[in-house]
Amino acid sequence: SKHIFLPALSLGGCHRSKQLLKHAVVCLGFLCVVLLAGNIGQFFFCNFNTVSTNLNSNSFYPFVGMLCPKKWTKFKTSCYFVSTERRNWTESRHACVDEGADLMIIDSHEEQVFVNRLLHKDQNAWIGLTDSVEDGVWMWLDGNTVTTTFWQAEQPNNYGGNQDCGELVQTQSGGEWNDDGCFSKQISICEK
Ligand SMILES: [Ca+2]
Ligand SMILES: [Ca+2]
Ligand SMILES: [Ca+2]
Repeated sequence: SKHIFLPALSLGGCHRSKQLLKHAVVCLGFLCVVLLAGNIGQFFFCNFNTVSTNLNSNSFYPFVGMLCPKKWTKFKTSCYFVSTERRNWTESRHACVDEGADLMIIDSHEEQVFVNRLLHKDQNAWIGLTDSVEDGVWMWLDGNTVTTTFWQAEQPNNYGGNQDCGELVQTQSGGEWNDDGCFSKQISICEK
């Protein structure tokens, strides 16, 4: 019986190792699928993050159906809020940041014309424009240099050597800019 038993045992061992190999192959295959899924997931996550970073810079509400919060007005991909409270430029900025926004950046004449309509006649409001880093070099809060400008005649004049913050002045023609003292308390326009 020993004679019959041994080959049977070795046959069983061979069968077991074949099964082990089969399991190993299945496991490897499964690992590959998991890794691939991980890679695909990472790809989408990274791309999504890039998109949301881009959105954060200036537009939180890019989709037509996306409504702005209460008291905010939508134009294209952004929401705007005109404060009623008067604050200096820095305080105004903080108030915007507290709402997940920042002082508005004017990217186009169209955008300015729209926001100009939110202001009362001759009203002036802080926007995200400053030359506090280097006098005379006007920058937007997102770090972009100012290319298209809508300065009032003879502005920016850095009056008294102390005007480093930009404001939008409501006009019938769609608004103009002036540089004013950053300490001046006035209303502001947030954008998100
Ligand atoms: Ca903008
Ligand atoms: Ca200045
Ligand atoms: Ca001025």
